Amino acid sequence: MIAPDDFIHAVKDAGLDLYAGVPDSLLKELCACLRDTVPADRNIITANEGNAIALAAGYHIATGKAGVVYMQNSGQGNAVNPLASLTDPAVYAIPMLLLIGWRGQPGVTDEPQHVKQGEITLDLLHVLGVPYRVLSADWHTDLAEMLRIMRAQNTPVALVIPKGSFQRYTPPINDVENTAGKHVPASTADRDLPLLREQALSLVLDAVDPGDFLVTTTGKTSRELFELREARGDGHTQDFLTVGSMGHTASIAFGMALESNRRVWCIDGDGSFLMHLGGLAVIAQNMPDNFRYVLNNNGAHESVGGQPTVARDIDIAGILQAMGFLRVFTACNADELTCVLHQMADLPGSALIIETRPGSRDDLGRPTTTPQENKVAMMRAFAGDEGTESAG
Ligand SMILES: Cc1ncc(C[n+]2csc(CCOP(=O)(O)OP(=O)(O)O)c2C)c(N)n1
Repeated sequence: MIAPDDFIHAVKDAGLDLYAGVPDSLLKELCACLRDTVPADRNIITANEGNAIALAAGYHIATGKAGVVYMQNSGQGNAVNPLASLTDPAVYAIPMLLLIGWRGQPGVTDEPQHVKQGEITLDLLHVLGVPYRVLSADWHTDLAEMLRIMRAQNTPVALVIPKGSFQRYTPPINDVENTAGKHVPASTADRDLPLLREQALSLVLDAVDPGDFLVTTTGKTSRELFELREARGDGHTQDFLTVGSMGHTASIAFGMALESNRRVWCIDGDGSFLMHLGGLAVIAQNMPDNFRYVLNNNGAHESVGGQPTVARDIDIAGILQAMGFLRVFTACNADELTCVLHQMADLPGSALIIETRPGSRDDLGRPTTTPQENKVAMMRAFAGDEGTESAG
């Protein structure tokens, strides 16, 4: 296993010192080390992976240097367009080093949403013409070889990183607060927030009508919803768990709401909200009366290691209002949340931001039903929905 700081030093010694990307659970030790060892303006956590490629392109144009872009392989999809039409040697020929966490690697058991992407990870790089190596025990050689090709061919190159490649990173003692940057997860302000995401979700379940549909975002939100439903003996027919396709939860809920008489509550996360923000503007301008938007803002990519987002630093309520949401509420504690949810039930065009503290249970499980079982059960619930009165 590789010590994250050794890797970062080796990359720095090779002349690369600007990082951009979206965090990944397989890269969380590297991300934690970057947080502590690289100044905040040298490690930009972008809204999506395509943005990171473009940022590294701009950096190269300004400096002549190559940037480092990190992502989970799920993010390859977001990166395809700028890799094919911006950085490719047939277009602007922009060198950069991609670090790609390999979820769903063939032969390694993983969740259903990672299986297909894991199978096609290397093929996708091949089709894109991005030279790559799978990071091995001889990682110094892998790195050196990729950087040689990057420089010789003026092209993006990739290191594909299998599960368990990096050792656990231990932050320096007494380094309670990261002084390198301003986006610090679990800051003093965060610690004062009474609710965790799972508690907020439980209160949402208390407040919504049993016939309402819920569409939950990628990561632990969907896992927690599944477990809460199990504990309550509710069944799962009202819930769509967006296990993959981060950032698209609101659009899935929108598509359902267009065709349903029941309320459809989108339960989003701040990282997901930021990833494809434009989608919400279109939703807000075409919003059916039964669509409700709930954003769990913990200021972090909590599901993959708690790396910060910019969501604590921006006026999300103002953004939602400017997009066209008619009423935007904020709730920070259980009483506020319950009160607002009851109001929202009868308020078309309403949205809610729940300010929560980052964190989750260590023993959190995963859905025991398959995505297709989830889909079929929900489609049956939709079919049974025909002819009911509008709730919106
Ligand atoms: C396109 C894509 N990029 C990255 C990931 C890895 N990933 C899964 S969940 C997650 C964090 C989501 O953050 P947020 O929406 O704020 O929810 P939280 O985990 O904080 O509840 C990330 C980065 C992914 N699944 N898909």
